[in-house]
Amino acid sequence: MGLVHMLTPAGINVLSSSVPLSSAFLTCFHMHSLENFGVMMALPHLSVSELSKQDRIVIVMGSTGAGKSSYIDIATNQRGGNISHELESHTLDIRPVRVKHPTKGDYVVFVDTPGFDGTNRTEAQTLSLIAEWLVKGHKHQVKLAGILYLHPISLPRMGGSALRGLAIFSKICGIKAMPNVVLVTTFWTGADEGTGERRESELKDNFWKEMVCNGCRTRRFEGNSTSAWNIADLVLENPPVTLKLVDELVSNGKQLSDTAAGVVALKGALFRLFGGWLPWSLRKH
Ligand SMILES: Nc1nc2c(ncn2[C@@H]2O[C@H](COP(=O)(O)OP(=O)(O)OP(=O)(O)O)[C@@H](O)[C@H]2O)c(=O)[nH]1
Ligand SMILES: [Mg+2]
Repeated sequence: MGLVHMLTPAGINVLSSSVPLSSAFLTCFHMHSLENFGVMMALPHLSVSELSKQDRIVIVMGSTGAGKSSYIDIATNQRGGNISHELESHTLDIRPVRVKHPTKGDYVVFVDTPGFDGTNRTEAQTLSLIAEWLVKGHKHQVKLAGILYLHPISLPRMGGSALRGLAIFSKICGIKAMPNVVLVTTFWTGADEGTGERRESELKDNFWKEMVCNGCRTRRFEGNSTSAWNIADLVLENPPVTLKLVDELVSNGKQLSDTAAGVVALKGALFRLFGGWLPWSLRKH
């Protein structure tokens, strides 16, 4: 009756806490039948306490609708169960799912996150949610392999929310973690190649320049499993990393509002409140 772990042929680890063995077997049988028709059940979202020291964690961040859940669903063969086609933000909480690495066989946990520019949450609220999860994970000694930051190449402008999201993200990571970061462009399917390439160059030469100079990589997500794993492997090959935000909160005992990421999120909130009247001293840094 206790915790039941099952491994499907696709290497998906299914955890069920209260399923009697017989029904777990039936579920497994049912899953195999569905898999034969090319349908994979949605994976359970794990709590921090369900993560183990063997898991290597890949966090997926980016603005709302950037394709974070799509990337994870493709990497984990979930067939779109976590994706939304609505205009409203979809992923509202932190959602870790565990899979077996397709070639190396060890366990990888992809962590889906809400975008900072979500429909119904402020940047500060989203940052607080992510910070809480990161600190819990750090205390539970999980190994963070790295973070992927998704950016839709279809976006024609780097507007205020896109810029702030990127700034908060870079402050969460800090310079030391940059080798464990990949900036990933999405929405290449159906995109005009020339326009996409121009935007990609502009991102690298301007908005992403500092992060790239500090060692982060950039890749295109081509919308298939091989591409998803090639990107994840870039960070999985590196030693695990501790993020600047976690250092600030745990080692330096800072309040979230005093951390580098917290300052950017608060500045965004003040800017929206006071608009162009934000005092000059606050605009400068
Ligand atoms: N054309 C195209 N559509 C995509 C791509 N990635 C995602 N989409 C579509 O964009 C929409 C949003 O995708 P999601 O994966 O739910 O985006 P998300 O980043 O998880 O969004 P939130 O959960 O709201 O933060 C869905 O309709 C997807 O089918 C892509 O690479 N190309
Ligand atoms: Mg999502």
